[in-house]
Amino acid sequence: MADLTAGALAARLRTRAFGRPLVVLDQVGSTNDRARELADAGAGEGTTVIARVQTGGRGRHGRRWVSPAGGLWMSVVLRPGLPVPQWPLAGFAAALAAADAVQEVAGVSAGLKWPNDLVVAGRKLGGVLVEAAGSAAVVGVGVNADIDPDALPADLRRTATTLRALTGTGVDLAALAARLLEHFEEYYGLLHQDPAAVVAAWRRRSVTLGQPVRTTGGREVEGVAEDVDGTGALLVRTEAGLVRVVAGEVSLRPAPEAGE
Ligand code: BT5
Repeated sequence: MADLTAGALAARLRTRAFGRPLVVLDQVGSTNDRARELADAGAGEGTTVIARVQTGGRGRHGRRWVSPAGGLWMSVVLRPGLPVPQWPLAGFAAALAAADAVQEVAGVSAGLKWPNDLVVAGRKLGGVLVEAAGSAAVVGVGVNADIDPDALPADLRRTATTLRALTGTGVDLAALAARLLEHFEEYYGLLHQDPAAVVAAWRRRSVTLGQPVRTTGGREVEGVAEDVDGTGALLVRTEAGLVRVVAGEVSLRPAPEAGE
């Protein structure tokens, strides 16, 4: 089992640009903030920041992301050659890469909840945070990997899960990080050639499509998640017709089943 050191990761990494250079920190507020500082200073595409612990990990809408030791907390600087409305698809690419890496390294099959959550049996295993940083984008990925579920705060123990809880064994964090970066680079390359192929791959992993959903945190929309469009927006079939929902605006909750 390799510890998460820059050396262990570099020895496993087969990428062109992602993870190059690689900054591995013991502790940081948020890897997204550190990656943003590097992007502002001109860091190239693929520059990656990993921390063993985050003291101020962030989710979307300023929510907290709990980030104890044993998780994979990573951010990648991107300079997308895509129209800005398509940048959310970089989050799809990251979530797909995380799902592939988790499958290969831990044998765990995770579904994707729109927009970018990794879920197993309804519990959250990981998440993705896409932020614009001027002309760059920073994509943060968090995976609850080698974490004892008791290390999570009580309020998350019902809603979250970890690879250690699911497999009963440890997780090779360096291998997980390397596989994730490799797949992320592949999906990100595909995104520039054929964005519809990335959306199609996301659909195949989706646990959201076909489900009753309700949005919170912005515009309230309730209906059935019918599809995602070419920018990653969710299309919800409501009583008033098809409504397009953008990830930056809302969160998704399961809608009460009819009759409840
Ligand atoms: C996300 O936000 O799912 C995006 C998480 C991104 C984290 C990565 S780690 C590396 C990089 N650096 C950062 O600072 N962030 C990124 P969202 O969909 O808003 O989900 C946040 C919600 O998930 C919280 O309100 C909690 O309910 C729950 N949560 C917090 N920590 C969790 C954890 N470790 N595991 C599962 N659920 C968690």
